[in-house]
Amino acid sequence: MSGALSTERIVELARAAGFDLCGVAPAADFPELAHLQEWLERGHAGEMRYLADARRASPGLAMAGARSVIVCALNYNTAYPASTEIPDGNAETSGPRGWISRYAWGDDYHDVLGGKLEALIGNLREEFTGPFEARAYVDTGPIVERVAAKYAGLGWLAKNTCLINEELGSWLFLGVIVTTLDLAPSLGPAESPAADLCGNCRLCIDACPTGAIVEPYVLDARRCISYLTIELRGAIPGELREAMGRHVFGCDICQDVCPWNRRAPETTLVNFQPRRRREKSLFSPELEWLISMGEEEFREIFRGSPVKRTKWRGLMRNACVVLGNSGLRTGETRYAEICGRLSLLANSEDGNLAEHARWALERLGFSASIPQALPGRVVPTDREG
Ligand code: B12
Ligand code: SF4
Ligand code: SF4
Repeated sequence: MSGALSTERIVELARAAGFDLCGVAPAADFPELAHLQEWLERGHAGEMRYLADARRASPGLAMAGARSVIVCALNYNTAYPASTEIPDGNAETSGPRGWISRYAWGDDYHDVLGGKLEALIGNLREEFTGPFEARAYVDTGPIVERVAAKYAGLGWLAKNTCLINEELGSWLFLGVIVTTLDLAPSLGPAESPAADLCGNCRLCIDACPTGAIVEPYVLDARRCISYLTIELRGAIPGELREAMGRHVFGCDICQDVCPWNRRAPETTLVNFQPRRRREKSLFSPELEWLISMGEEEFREIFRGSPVKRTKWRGLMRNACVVLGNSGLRTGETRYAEICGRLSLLANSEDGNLAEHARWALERLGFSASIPQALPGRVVPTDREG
């Protein structure tokens, strides 16, 4: 053990760096990781090939000489309603709205947590002067962070596959420091990780619109809206488009319905508050605004935001699907403008995007011949009024 640096002191330093929770796990073979291979073989990872990296089978493989994993968690639950609580749109004024997942309203958590973890490593180096290696990861390393978090005593792995903490719920980002320091684990030899408090509940499984939680504790990512809207690069499978509902980026449903999030504390961190631009907001954003965004505007709004991962074409593709699901009908507010915008995308040189736009136009009952695209111009249609 590293005598000069106690686990209690590390937790104190993590709190000083701004984290809500911190614990230490040994860099050991956690039993849950035995399921990983089967999960991959079932094809549940879809196109996320990096998940097959053999080093993910044990945190000890993430770094030569790794002995401990310091796991930190940061609450991102801002004081805004759940996706399951607010109506689908405000057709009276601004037309249909979409949903961006809570985790993506503000700054990119990789940067926010990454900065705090580096600060923590800096403090560890000040207090422990002996030689040691330490690497910070926020999704970026070959570590299954939730499993490490469980064995660091931060919570249980729930049926929706999220890590839930009894006091804080599941609106938590995780970050880890893998280190050669041989630290005392937060859970003593006689202690078990937090008990699984899901009990007989299956609200998340029943609420998932795409049936992605294929059995309790097992997620088929290929069906998860989060995967479809963020990770998948090509076409969104036709049979899942309708079930995507109004999700333009990520999905919160299996956490919004979870009883353990009912009393989840709210963060006041400015980093995670919904970004605004003029009178527009990323909280329940207007779809017409999103669909009208040029690539330059996209870059400006989503600089340093998790949304940039899906790129402009991904967001447009998703917005097309959601507009196709919006139920907007000829004569309703914004129908003509929105169909005009979709018509421009239907003429895009990007065949995939064009196909999604045509799908949406068809669902909206817009049968006029699709005019030639003119950048920046809203194409008039004959269907308004
Ligand atoms: C890939 C990935 C995704 C994928 C796949 C999700 C998944 N469940 O694996 C997609 C894109 C779908 C996704 C979605 C989301 N993600 Co994500 N994601 C990751 C990432 C990068 C890797 C996760 C991983 O390794 N998955 C592999 C599979 C095998 O892991 P698993 O599902 O936990 O599988 C275990 C169980 O299935 C179990 N198992 C298998 N069979 C069986 C059978 C039985 C009987 C039992 C008991 C168990 C069991 O064993 C498996 C291995 O341990 C992590 C960061 C990291 N490096 O860990 C973030 C991470 C998990 N994601 C995170 C978040 C916030 C999200 C979203 C909420 C984002 C959003 N709002 O859209 C959603 C939540 C969806 C959900 N219900 O999980 C957070 C989770 C925080 C938390 N409190 O849990 C993480 C930790 C990122 C971070 N650094 O904060 N994500
Ligand atoms: S994030 Fe949405 S689609 Fe994915 S498992 Fe949860 S409820 Fe289902
Ligand atoms: S909704 Fe119920 S089953 Fe799902 S994670 Fe929450 S407590 Fe567990």
